[in-house]
Amino acid sequence: MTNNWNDIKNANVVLIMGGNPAEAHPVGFKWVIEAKTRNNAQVIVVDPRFNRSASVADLYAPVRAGSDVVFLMGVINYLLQHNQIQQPYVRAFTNAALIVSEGYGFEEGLFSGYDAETRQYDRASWRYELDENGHARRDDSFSHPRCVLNLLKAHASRYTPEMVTRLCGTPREAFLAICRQLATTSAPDRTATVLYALGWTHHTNGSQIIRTAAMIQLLLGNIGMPGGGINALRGHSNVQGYTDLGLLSQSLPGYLPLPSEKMATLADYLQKATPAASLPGQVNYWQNTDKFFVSLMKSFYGDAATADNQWGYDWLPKWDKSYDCMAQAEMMEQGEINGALIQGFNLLAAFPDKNKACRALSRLKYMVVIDPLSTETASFWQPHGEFNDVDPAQIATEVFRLPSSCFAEEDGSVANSSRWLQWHWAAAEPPGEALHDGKILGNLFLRLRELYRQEGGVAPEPLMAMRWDYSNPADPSPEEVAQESNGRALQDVYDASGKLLLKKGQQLNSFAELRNDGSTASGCWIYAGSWTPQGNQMARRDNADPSGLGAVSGWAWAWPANRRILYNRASADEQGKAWDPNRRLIEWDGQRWQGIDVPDYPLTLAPQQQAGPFIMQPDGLGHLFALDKMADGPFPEHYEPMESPLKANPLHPQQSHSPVARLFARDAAQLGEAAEYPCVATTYSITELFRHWTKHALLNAIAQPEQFVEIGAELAAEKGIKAGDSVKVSSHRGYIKAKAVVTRRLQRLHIDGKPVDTVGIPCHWGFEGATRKGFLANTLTPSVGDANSQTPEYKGFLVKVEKA
Ligand SMILES: Nc1nc2c(c(=O)[nH]1)N[C@H]1C(S)=C(S)[C@@H](COP(=O)(O)OP(=O)(O)OC[C@H]3O[C@@H](n4cnc5c(=O)[nH]c(N)nc54)[C@H](O)[C@@H]3O)O[C@H]1N2
Ligand SMILES: Nc1nc2c(c(=O)[nH]1)N[C@H]1C(S)=C(S)[C@@H](COP(=O)(O)OP(=O)(O)OC[C@H]3O[C@@H](n4cnc5c(=O)[nH]c(N)nc54)[C@H](O)[C@@H]3O)O[C@H]1N2
Ligand SMILES: [Mo]
Repeated sequence: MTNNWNDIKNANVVLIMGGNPAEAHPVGFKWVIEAKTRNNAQVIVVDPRFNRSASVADLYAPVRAGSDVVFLMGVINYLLQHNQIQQPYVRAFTNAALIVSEGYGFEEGLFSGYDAETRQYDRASWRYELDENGHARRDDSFSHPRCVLNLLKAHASRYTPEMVTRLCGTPREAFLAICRQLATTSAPDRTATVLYALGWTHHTNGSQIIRTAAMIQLLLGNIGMPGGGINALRGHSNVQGYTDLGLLSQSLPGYLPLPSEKMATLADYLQKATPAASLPGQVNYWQNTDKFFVSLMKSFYGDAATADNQWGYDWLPKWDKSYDCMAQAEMMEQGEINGALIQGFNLLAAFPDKNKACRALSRLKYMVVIDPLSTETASFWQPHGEFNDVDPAQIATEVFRLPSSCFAEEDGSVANSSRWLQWHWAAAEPPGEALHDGKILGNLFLRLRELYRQEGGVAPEPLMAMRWDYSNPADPSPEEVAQESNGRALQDVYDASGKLLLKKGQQLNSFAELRNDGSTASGCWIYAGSWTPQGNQMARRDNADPSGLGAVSGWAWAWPANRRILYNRASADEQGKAWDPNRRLIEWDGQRWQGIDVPDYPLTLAPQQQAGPFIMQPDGLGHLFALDKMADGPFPEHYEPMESPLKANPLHPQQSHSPVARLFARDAAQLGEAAEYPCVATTYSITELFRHWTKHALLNAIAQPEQFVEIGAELAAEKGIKAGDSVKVSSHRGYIKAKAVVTRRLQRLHIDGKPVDTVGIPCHWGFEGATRKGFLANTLTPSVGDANSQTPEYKGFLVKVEKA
């Protein structure tokens, strides 16, 4: 989230699209209701289903699963055609006026630089035209044909209201009504918030869907504003922490990139990872990358990391490719992975194409499952009739189960969607033989290191050099780990004037104190400030809100720097005055930036200096043109889901699907055709169950005892299916059987002249737990994914439905 849950109450318009917070975030959803009651906010839901959020919305419009870029680019086209953008904001704070290099182009569904052989873009032409100083050229009159705004106008012009209706199935009037509502927030004193989650991320163009929404917010001047922003409603209580701490295969903590194998030295890495300012006078905060990185290495390797050994650079793994979930399943299936350590993850239930996941696990030599519950993953080798049709005699994988505690049985911090780190306290001791995760990992680490000591082995250094100075090395405490994430001074640290800033051993106050000379350590630079010399900031529980704008700065702690709204410099105009006098977040008082939030800008940098508000970008600007940051294009483009009900994408029939989507050859062979599988299926969750684990709790199991699927009334009538009938839903990869819920909440849509039905498949049941045994919904889904995030296309694939 750029903003936070409480801030939703400040919105005038709430767009809920690709998420269903009334169902999946029922507690946070109260802020949507606050916006309605306090501000008379208009709540808009755009979803294939008339869902629980829609039931309290002012406007609802259906959309075909997988067509959201068309809808959102249609909104951009509307805003540009009607000149309903916040002009001064767009001119000063976005890259609308910058000139794009001549080499950039877009034709027949492909951007310049495409290589059909590698299925990748060479992104060299997706850049600005530079002047003699290496700075981007700009044209504030917007008359240059290749300024970003004009290129965007041309690109978006194909997304007419007619195209939206044709591809999304959204009625024209509903679409235009939504455009008009959003357009009202181009006024400086009105804002819209965007709430999204998996309905956007689970697509082969998911990252671009989210980008399109962010671009709308930039055009409307809604980023950085109270009641604005682009807000991901994160899933598991700590999935925000997961990305913050760099658990993705090409990341390090604090959104630093993991070096690739092409970066042989630390200097190579730092050169690639540290951007140069592309406009004069910019803050370009990533220029501090070396301080974050060296402090991270000191946190990993302690005294063993020195300037002479590049702070242990050689001990870090270097990536050759992404090891996302689809790549892992593929590699396991090919026999390229021997063992898997699976902690707090029900892979068999969660991965796309369950049968492939099962084949993949069957090729492992061993698997370690660390989980409080008995998961389908741990028992993937057991036959459960149709639900898990395997022959254990054919599976040699050795499975070790290590029972762990669950999050409610330990102290620690949880990072929520608002970027808040909230400390929590154990409610109970883990039962039986279950151990805290930290204790399991601590013991594993010590024993592995001992084995290396005794027997040697390949590349022992990363393990041997690891700093492990916890008071009980076999059981690092949550407090110690949290303090380590914040970081501390390893020597006395002085400021530029020679004044003592930190004494050796002292906790850091903020990431501004980090050094590149080995005198500081921090396990996650964005968490610096969470455990300061004043103590554990995450444990704070003061909910005072003096401004009434929800800036509860005494409640827990938000990264970065306890800032509640990111890019809040953009809430004030070029002179530093709030765009909206009723929503003053921070302002320039002639000397410094001040206000109710922690300024996202150097405190004494005067507005006259004209450094842009987006300080993490080398040009300081919000990017309508993404330069080379996205794998699939600097502007969003609609591509059909890999399984599409259409013969071809009418925008460019030669290039129907994303040319760079994550796709392995064997998975491509598993894709079905509309002739056999005419319905669009989408998967989602329900309030009564959480993913695949609360089905172990009896009360939840009673509330939703078995798999059901939602089917529109027209389709049901055609197939002779009545409510409560058993139905079989099949894709090219397999089938599930379920109870039918026949509903008018799922409408038949008319897409490119043909009727298309949507089948709704909640995914929570399986063959473990207290619910009735059932199929895993992912038996149906294709193993294909987004080119940027590699997130699977769980929402928008083809099935057929018949009476079982
Ligand atoms: N009770 C409960 N709460 C949960 C969870 C749970 O399992 N149970 N799961 C948690 C997790 S891990 C996550 S990530 C979040 C997920 O939170 P959400 O993303 O809100 O949950 P979903 O139900 O997956 O999907 C949201 C909506 O997207 C719609 N949708 C499907 N396809 C499309 C599409 O192509 N376009 C658009 N516009 N909409 C589409 C669905 O109909 C659904 O209404 O919820 C978290 N909260
Ligand atoms: N078709 C389809 N597939 C999907 C989705 C979808 O919408 N549609 N959603 C996707 C999304 S958003 C997500 S997040 C994934 C979810 O995939 P998973 O993360 O596999 O889902 P969960 O069932 O929540 O599994 C979490 C496991 O963690 C265990 N656990 C709980 N607390 C602790 C703890 O403290 N320590 C340890 N070690 N374990 C603990 C639980 O017992 C549970 O087994 O599924 C993805 N798959
Ligand atoms: Mo999730």
